[in-house]
Amino acid sequence: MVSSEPDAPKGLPSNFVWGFATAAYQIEGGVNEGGRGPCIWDKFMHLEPSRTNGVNGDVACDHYHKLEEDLDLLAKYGARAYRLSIAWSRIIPLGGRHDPVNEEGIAFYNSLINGLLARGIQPWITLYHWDLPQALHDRYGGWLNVEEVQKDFGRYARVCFERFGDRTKNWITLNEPWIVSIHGYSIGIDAPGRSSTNKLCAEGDSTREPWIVAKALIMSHARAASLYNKEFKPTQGGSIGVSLSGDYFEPWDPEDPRDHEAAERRMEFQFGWFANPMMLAQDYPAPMRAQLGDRLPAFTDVELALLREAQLDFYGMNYYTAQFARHRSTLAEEIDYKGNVDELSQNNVGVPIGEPSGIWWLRPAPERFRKHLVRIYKKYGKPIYITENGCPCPGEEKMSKEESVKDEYRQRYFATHLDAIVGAIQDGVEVAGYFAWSLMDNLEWGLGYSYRFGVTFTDYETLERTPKESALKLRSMIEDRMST
Ligand code: PNW
Repeated sequence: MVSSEPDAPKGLPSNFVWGFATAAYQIEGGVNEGGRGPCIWDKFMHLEPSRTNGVNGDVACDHYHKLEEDLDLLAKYGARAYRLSIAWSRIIPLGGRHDPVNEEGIAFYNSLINGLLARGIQPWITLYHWDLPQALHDRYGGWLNVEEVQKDFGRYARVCFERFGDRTKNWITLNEPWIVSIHGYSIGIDAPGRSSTNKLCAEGDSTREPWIVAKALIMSHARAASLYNKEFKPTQGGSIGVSLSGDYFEPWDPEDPRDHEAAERRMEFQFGWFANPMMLAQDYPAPMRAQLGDRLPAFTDVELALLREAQLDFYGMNYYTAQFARHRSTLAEEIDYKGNVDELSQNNVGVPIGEPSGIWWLRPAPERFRKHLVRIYKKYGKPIYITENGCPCPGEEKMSKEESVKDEYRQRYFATHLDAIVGAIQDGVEVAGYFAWSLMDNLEWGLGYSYRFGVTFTDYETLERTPKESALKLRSMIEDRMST
C-alpha cells in the first residue's frame, strides 16, 4: 500500500506539470446535443455493433451534462493540469473549411476551460483524439484524402486557437496517429474500420491505406503547428506538441545482434514513422523506406518546408508497456507494419517483460519506460510530457465498486512509473509533466465499457462517480518525488 513514501527517489522539478487525461468520445456522451455533428465512431459503433461489443458513445460517462461535477473531482484530486480533447464535430459539425462553426460547441468548451481555470487547473487540449467528423469521411474519404483533410484540419485548428487560445497555453495536435492509421486502416478494429486482412471489414487495402492516412495525419499536424507558431504563439505565448504512443522493445535474445536490430526497427516503425517528419522534418526512417518502398508516400520539398515551420515545443508520450522483438528470417509480408518482427511478452529464456495487468496487452515494465525516455530524448531532443500512463488492475472489469476503489495495483503502477521518470531525469532526460490515464473509467473504444483505466470508478447504470484510492494519492506520490 502506498501512503506517504519518505524514501521515494527524488528528482521531479517543483514546477512539474501533472494531472489526468481523457478523450471526448470516451466520456462526453450528448452526441446529438448542442448542435454536434456525427463522427466516424458514432457511425462505426451504430452500424457495426457486433464489432464493438454492442455499445456506443451516446451516453458514455455523460460528461457533457456532468461537467461541474467532473471539474470538482479534478480539484479534489489536487490536479495542476487536465488533458482533454475537443470533439471536432462539436465545433464544426460538418467538419469542412467552408462549413459553419457551431457556437453551442464553442460554449461547451468555454465552460470547461473557464471551469478549469477557476479551479487553478491548466487546460491541455488535444485537437484530435480519433473522432473525425463523419461528413468528411463521406465527402472525400476523410484521412485517405491527404490534400483535402489537411486544409480542413488547419481551419478547425485555427478556430480552436482563435476561440480558446487566450486561455489555453498547451496544445496537442493529434493523439496516437499510429493507432489511427493501423487500427483504423490496417487491422480495421477502430473507426472507420477499413482492412483487407480483417474478415469483418467490407472495404480497405491494408497494404496501402495506413501509409496514406499517416501522411494525411502528419501534414494535418504540420498545418496546425505551423499556423500556431506563425499566427498565435507570438501573442498567446503557448506551446504545441503531439502525443505518440507505443511500446518499448527489448531484443528477444540479448546475445543476438539480429534481435537488437529487430527491436530498434520495430520502434522506428512505431515512433520514427511520425517523429522523423514531425520532430526532425525528415523522411521516414530508413528501415521503413527499405521495406515499404514507394508504398510510403514521399514528402515534396514544399511539404518538408511546412514540416520545418511546424517546430514543436515538446514530445507527448503515451506509455503503457513493453515487449520483446524477435527477428524473422523470412521476407516481410506486404501487409506487415511492424518491421518484420515477432512481438513477444517473454524473452528467449522465458522471462516475462512484467506481471499481467487487467488487460492482455499491458504488462508493467517501468525499467523499460526509463530506457524508452532516454532513447526518445536522445533522438528528438525535446522536453517530454507523459500525456498518458495507467492500467486496469487484474480482474477489475468484474469488480464491484467497493473492490475497484482499493486499487493497490494501480497505485504501485503509478509509483513505479514515477520512479522511472525520476531515473530518466537523473539520466539527463527533460521530463516536464505527467498525465495519468484516465480521470474516470470510460468507453474503451471497441472493447466497450469493460476494462477500467480510471482513477474514478464509473457506475455505468447510475453514472455515479467514486474516487478510487489512487486518485487521492497521486498528488502525494508526485510531491514525495519532488526535489526539495
Ligand atoms: C490509448 N494497445 O490507446 C488511447 O489514447 C486511449 O484513448 C485509450 O483509452 C488508452 O490508450 C488505453 O487503451 C491505446 O492495444 C489503445 O496496445 C490500444 C493500445 C494502446 C493504447
